[in-house]
Amino acid sequence: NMKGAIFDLDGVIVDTAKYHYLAWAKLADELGFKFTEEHNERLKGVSRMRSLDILLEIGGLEFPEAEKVVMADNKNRLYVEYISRLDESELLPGVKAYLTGLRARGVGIALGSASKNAEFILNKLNITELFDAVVDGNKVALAKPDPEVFLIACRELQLLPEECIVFEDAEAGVQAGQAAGMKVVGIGSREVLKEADLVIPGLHVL
Ligand code: B16
Ligand code: MG
Repeated sequence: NMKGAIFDLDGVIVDTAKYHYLAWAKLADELGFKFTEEHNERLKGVSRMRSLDILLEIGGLEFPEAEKVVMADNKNRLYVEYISRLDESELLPGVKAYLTGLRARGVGIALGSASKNAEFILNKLNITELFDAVVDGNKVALAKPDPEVFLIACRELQLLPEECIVFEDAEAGVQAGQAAGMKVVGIGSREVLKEADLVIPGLHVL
């Protein structure tokens, strides 16, 4: 008897990872190394600055903080250009139907994402109204696997952790949900989401 459902954004609601990838790959290209889609897997669910650190580590490069901030800003500007063309057609299968069904049953719905572009993306996808609370990278200090993002979301829904279920596609997100005291549905494959309470390929199967 779930009273609240908390959804990650990238990989659960929409595949923004492909746009993050294009923008990061361009930065790597400018820096003189190849950043592959396989490398990109390591950035899923990870904050922007931490993603940059991983990318630079892959390239074997180091830069002072001030230069890293400029690089991250440039990457984000390009990323925002890509996602400004998002629309409802890019919602992952079953998202709209599942969220609408939950709302009809009176289940509270929250977003729990690391992205600072989350509100912009929800607006583009035309699903902002389906959420009772939106907790994103602008509202949290501690990145997943820290449970902060999901604890704030559950507080905003005025529920207890054990009344909420988290939907996550990244391992760090699964850990964050469980650390918050919530059951976690993994979206993806069991090989990656080893610790999830249940693993499904997408919300369309629910
Ligand atoms: P931004 P999620 C995460 O979204 C992405 O998976 C991750 O690749 C990205 O670096 C992070 O958001 C920050 O995004 O640069 O837009 O602030 O899966 O937590 O919804
Ligand atoms: Mg994700």
